Amino acid sequence: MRRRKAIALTLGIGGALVLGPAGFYGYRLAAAKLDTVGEVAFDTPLAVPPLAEPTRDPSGAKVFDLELRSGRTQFADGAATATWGVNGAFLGPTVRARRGEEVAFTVRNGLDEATSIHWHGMRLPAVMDGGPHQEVAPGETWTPQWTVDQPAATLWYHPHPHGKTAAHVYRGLAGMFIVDDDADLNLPRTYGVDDVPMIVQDRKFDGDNQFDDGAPLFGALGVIGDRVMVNGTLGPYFDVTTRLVRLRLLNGSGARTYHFGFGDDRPFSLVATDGGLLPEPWETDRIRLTPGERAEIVVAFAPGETVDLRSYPSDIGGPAGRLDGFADRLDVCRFRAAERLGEGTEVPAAMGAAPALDAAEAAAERSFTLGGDKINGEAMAMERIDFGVRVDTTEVWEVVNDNGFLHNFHVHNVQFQVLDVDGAEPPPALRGWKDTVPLMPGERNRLALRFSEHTDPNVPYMYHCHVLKHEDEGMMGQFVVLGEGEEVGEVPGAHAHG
Ligand SMILES: [Cu+2]
Repeated sequence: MRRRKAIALTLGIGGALVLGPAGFYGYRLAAAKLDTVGEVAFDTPLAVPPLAEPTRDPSGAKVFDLELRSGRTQFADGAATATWGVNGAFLGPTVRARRGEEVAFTVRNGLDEATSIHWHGMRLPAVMDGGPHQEVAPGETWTPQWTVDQPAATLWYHPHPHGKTAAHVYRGLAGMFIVDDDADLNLPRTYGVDDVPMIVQDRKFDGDNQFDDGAPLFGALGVIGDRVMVNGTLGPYFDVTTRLVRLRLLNGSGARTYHFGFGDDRPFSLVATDGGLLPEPWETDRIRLTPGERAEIVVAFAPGETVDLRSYPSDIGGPAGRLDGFADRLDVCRFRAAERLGEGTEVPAAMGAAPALDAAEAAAERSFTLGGDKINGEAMAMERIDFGVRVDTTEVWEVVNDNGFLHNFHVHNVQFQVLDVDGAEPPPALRGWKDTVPLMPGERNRLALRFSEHTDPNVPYMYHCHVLKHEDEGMMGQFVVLGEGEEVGEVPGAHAHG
């Protein structure tokens, strides 16, 4: 692989000498547009991650055992790929818990390097968050525990070690975390049948079938793969047995944005965003997800038909955006409907609660400018707490993309409300509860956030760009949630490292 890179580098330098730097850039630009529609065989059944099977401890908590492992995965003919996974060789089981339940985990690190497991989208104490302050050393076990207390939603878990998140997710550490609640809705809800998790990720393979983690020359976001997998399946098909199917779409890529739609442009209903169900369904034929975002859609199928889910080009980043995959058109998954389809579920007219935080009552306003691998000119530092928010107060955060590349903005321990996008009312897809908001080049968005529990003046939560290369390079900061009368403290062990 090193030799291939050396050859590519030599050719690259040779090309640059012949064409000149501008000509070579132009050549890269022209070569960067990918179209796989019609090229994907769709000959492998979609893998559905198994549901993690919890035990009950004496207190009644659901206990999930998660072991991080290295292994080998057969993605295609030829050599198996060296991968990482949770309780298996690649990706992990789906964790499922109900609002009000106590959950406990044994996270055993069976890898040969430290990592962490972060519960993306979850409201929970900072010491349980699984960020860079909760790294688990090789051979060690971490045992977080908390009470799930938030509406039904599609969340996920993934590593969050300082500076290495992109690599660890790319190798295969990720899984879905579904929160249920007591709302008695007749949405499709049979796991793996009409309620289907879809962890969408892209990969590049080298000549030996191994994951290639080389970023494109001149690309700004990190590795953009030319192969799309869903739940670790390349070229997947799914056999549809019901008229309505709910797809829980998760952009589990570190860099690539997906702009989902069907091959025949059929409409579907967006029913949930990151933090849970929308007040009412929104009918559309496209949904765009930047890295880390989720969407639940319900789509209707006719008996006997076949239709493909695709990712369509996004209008982002101007002509240079195609280096980061925004011009690509990709086959994602084929749906094959049976001759007879089950009925019985529906898309309810009324579903979740609309975000309704009162920005006029904001106790604090803050501004975050993302650019140059920094936020407000500062790179992430483990021992620096950037600010404290007061528990049970509403804050308004303005997030600004100060350069020409895609970013997004993820905040731990909260679902927030998007108040406006560049001064305008947010589009329907951003009107529900969100924990990750896209931040297009030059865009300025305002968010309303409220942290209502889990105070700790010393252990910080993260806010960061979820383009994982950017996060790793320092586009991240830390905040604490303060109880009444508390002041910002000190990160435990900060002096020992400082
Ligand atoms: Cu970014």
